[in-house]
This record gives sequence, C-alpha cells and structure tokens, in this order.
Amino acid sequence: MGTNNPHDIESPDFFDIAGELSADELAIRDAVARFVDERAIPNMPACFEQGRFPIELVPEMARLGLLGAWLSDFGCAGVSSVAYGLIMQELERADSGLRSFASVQSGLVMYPIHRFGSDAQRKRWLPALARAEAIGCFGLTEAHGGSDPGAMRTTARRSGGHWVLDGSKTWITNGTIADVAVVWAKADTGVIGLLVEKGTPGFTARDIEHKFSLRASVTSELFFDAVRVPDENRLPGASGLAAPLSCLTQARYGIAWGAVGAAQACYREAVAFARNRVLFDQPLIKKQMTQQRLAEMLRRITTAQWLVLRLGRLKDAGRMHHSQVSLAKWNNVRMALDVARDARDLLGAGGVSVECCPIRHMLNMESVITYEGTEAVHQLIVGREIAQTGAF
Ligand code: TGC
Ligand code: FAD
Repeated sequence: MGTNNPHDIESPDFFDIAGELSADELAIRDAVARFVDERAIPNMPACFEQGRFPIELVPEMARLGLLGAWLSDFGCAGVSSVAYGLIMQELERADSGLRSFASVQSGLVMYPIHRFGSDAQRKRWLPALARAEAIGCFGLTEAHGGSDPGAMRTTARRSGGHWVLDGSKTWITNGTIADVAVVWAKADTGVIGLLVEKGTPGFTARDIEHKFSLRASVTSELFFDAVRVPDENRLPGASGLAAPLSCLTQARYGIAWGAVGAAQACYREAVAFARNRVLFDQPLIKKQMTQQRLAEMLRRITTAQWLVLRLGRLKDAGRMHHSQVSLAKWNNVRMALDVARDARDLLGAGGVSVECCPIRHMLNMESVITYEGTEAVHQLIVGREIAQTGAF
C-alpha cells in the first residue's frame, strides 16, 4: 500500500500512485519536492502576509528546468505531461502563487509561442523564457466579464507594417513583472495574438492591490493606448478564439495537478495536528469524528490523484479532450477548497494563523476556483458534452 505517513514526501499516496510513475517522473517529482521543502515552504507564509511574490525563487525554478518543461526544443526539458503535472503538484504544495507563476510562464506564454509563433519568435523568446531571463504574462480577461472572452473589446487595427492596439485587460498574473505580454485582441479577421514588449509606447501596467487571495502572486491590469505593435510580433499560427482557449487547456491541466499538492499540504498538517493535540485525555486522532474527517480528506485526494494521472497519460498519448480537462479542473479545485476548509477547522484557533498552511491554501483556492474558468463555466463545458448543446 502507498504511504500515508504525513512526514513522507509522497504523503498521502494511499493507492500507490508512485508505483505508476516512471523512474524519470519519480526523480523529477523528488527534485522539485526538495526545492519546495527547502527553499519555498519556509518563506511562503511571510510572502503571503506581506503580499510579495518570491521572485528570488524564479532563477532556481529555471535552473531545475521547470518552465515550459513538457515542451520540446528551444531550451525546454521535454518531460512527459505526467512529470509536468507532478511539477505543478509540488509547486502548489508550497503555494498557488508559485504554481501560478510557472503555469502562466509555461502554459500561457511559452506554449502559444511554441505552437503558434514564427521561428524567429520561438528562437528569440523560448530559451529566454525557459531560463527566466524573460518573464511573460497572458492577457485575455477584460473587466466586463472574463467568462466570455469572445465578447472582448480590445481591438487591433492594421496600419502598414504594424497593428494598433487599443483596450485593456484585467486580473493578469505577472503583469507588471513581465517583459512580454501575450495579448489577445479582435481584428477584422477575428481574434489574433500579439507579443507586446514591455516599454512599447502606450502600453502600461498597474498592480491590483488588497487581495485576500493569491497574495504571493503579482496580479495586474494592462492598458493599451494606440500601441503600435510590429506585424512580426503577431503570432502567425493563431487565428480565432480557439487559439487562446487552447492555451487555457494547458494551464487548466496544470491547475488540476496543482490542486492535489495544495490539498496534500493541508491533509499532512491536519494529520500531524490530530496526532499531537490531546483533548479529553486522548489524542484527537483517536476520536471517531476526527478519523471520519481525515478519511474523507484522503478519499477526495486519492480520487483526484487518479483523475490527473489518467488525464496525463491521455495527454501524452494525444487523446486528451479539453472537456476532460474541465472536469478535472472543476473536481480537483473543488476538492482542494473543501479539504483546505475542513483542515482549517480541524486546527482550531491556530488554524486562522498564517503559520498554518490550510487557511492560506483555502484563500488561494478562492482564486483558483475562479480563474482559468469558474466552476460554473466548467460545469457548463461538461454539460455541453453531455447534451451536445451549449447552455452558457
Ligand atoms: P466556443 O464556441 O466553445 O469555442 C470557440 C472555438 O474554440 C474551441 N475551444 C477550445 N479549444 C481548445 N481548448 C479549449 N479549452 C477550447 N474551448 C473551446 C472550440 O472548439 C471552437 O473551435 P472552432 O474551431 O470551432 O472555432 O467558444 P465560446 O465563446 O462559446 O466559449 C465557450 C467558453 C465559455 C467555454 C469559453 O469562453 C471559456 O472557456 N471561458 C472561460 C474563460 C477563461 O477560462 N479565462 C481564463 C483566462 S486566463 C487565466 O485565468 C489565467 S490564471 C493563471 C494563473 O495564475 O494560473
Ligand atoms: P465573470 O465572468 O463576470 O463571472 C461572474 C459569475 O458568473 C461567476 O460566478 C461565474 O461562474 C458566473 N457565470 C459565468 N458564466 C455563467 C453562465 N453562463 N451561467 C451562469 N453563471 C455564469 N485572466 C487572464 O486573462 N490572465 C491571467 O493571467 C489571469 N490571472 C488571474 C489571477 C487571479 C488571481 C484572478 C482572480 C483572476 C485571473 N484572471 C486572469 C481572470 C480570470 O480568468 C477571470 O476572473 C475568470 O475567467 C472569471 O471572470 P470574471 O472574474 O470576470 O467573472
């Protein structure tokens, strides 16, 4: 049987997921787990409290080959989708802010350049993004409603060898720290993607402050006022809304894995607390109600682990459909939110302190359940598969 020791790197692994992983996948997971345990976890409570993204960890993540890790060539590691998922799981065990950074850089910036970019764009940006010499962001959401990106109002108008970009984007991860923004805009021909470089006249970014969630992550607004973007910065292979939506599939896949890591961290802390806390002359873990609660957490985590493992194998086999990713993102984020909330409660008063991870993960999950498609959007995507007709 898999390990259930809260101090073990694999915990919980009740159905021996580790036994399904290749030697390479295990080695990658363990290397990231070491980085997370030694370098990230000790700093995350303070970063969350201070509302600071730990940017000093980014070069270390790049050195470990974590950015765009499943992509091939151009300085990317070319690991399996399951290995990439394990990377996301381990990063989010520390904090969703760390996983968010890696998700955006990998799935929302490197992926569209890799898939839709010109050779010149790939050569210029991918090695730099993999080494974290450049940081990227992804601008799709607009203030009037992120769930319906087809209704975007940001426009791109052709003018000689340039595109003139007007509009704004909001709730953009990495916005003010990005060297390049992948911006989606409406042109005469439909939705196009432009690489907008920091410092381009008319392009400004401003941070969104006062968040109660994802505090250890940079979230920004982007403004475009007659920004002239050369045509060579247009992603030539991207035409129509399907292009940005295919990027979302990549990021949602990583989130489905990441949510498992957040839930694992909460479960471990709940088990350790229940072992040590003595109430009514007995450790809490000996109480029927406590065991029922921990068993419930383990059930939810275990089913989520199998879901993403299967999803990853389907992805590697080229058989994954985006509605399956929706079901996994919905299920696993809901699972992590519920596990985090219950673990928070199990820890009693101490559980409201930043010193305990469940409340931080719980607050983060309120963003994670909203971004990359809200729970309702994913339910409607799965509903559309069942009914073969959309009800958005
Ligand atoms: P719809 O008609 O469904 O689709 C238009 C075209 O796109 C194709 N498609 C997809 N392709 C790949 N992956 C997907 N997930 C796809 N979903 C749809 C579809 O087949 C169609 O292709 P074609 O060739 O027939 O044209 O479009 P719709 O306008 O009806 O939209 C449907 C809906 C609601 C599902 C979509 O708009 C949606 O997913 N909305 C949610 C928006 C969202 O998730 N935004 C996320 C912004 S990025 C973000 O949050 C980053 S957080 C980062 C972090 O910090 O981790
Ligand atoms: P709305 O779309 O206005 O939704 C409001 C409510 O309506 C929700 O409860 C929703 O579930 C519900 N709803 C929507 N459609 C329906 C329907 N058809 N029927 C019934 N109910 C419905 N975006 C980016 O482009 N790039 C980023 O990097 C990025 N990073 C983010 C980081 C953070 C921390 C956060 C919080 C968000 C980020 N986002 C990003 C934005 C995110 O994708 C949007 O917030 C999300 O898509 C939802 O859009 P909205 O907030 O405008 O909510």
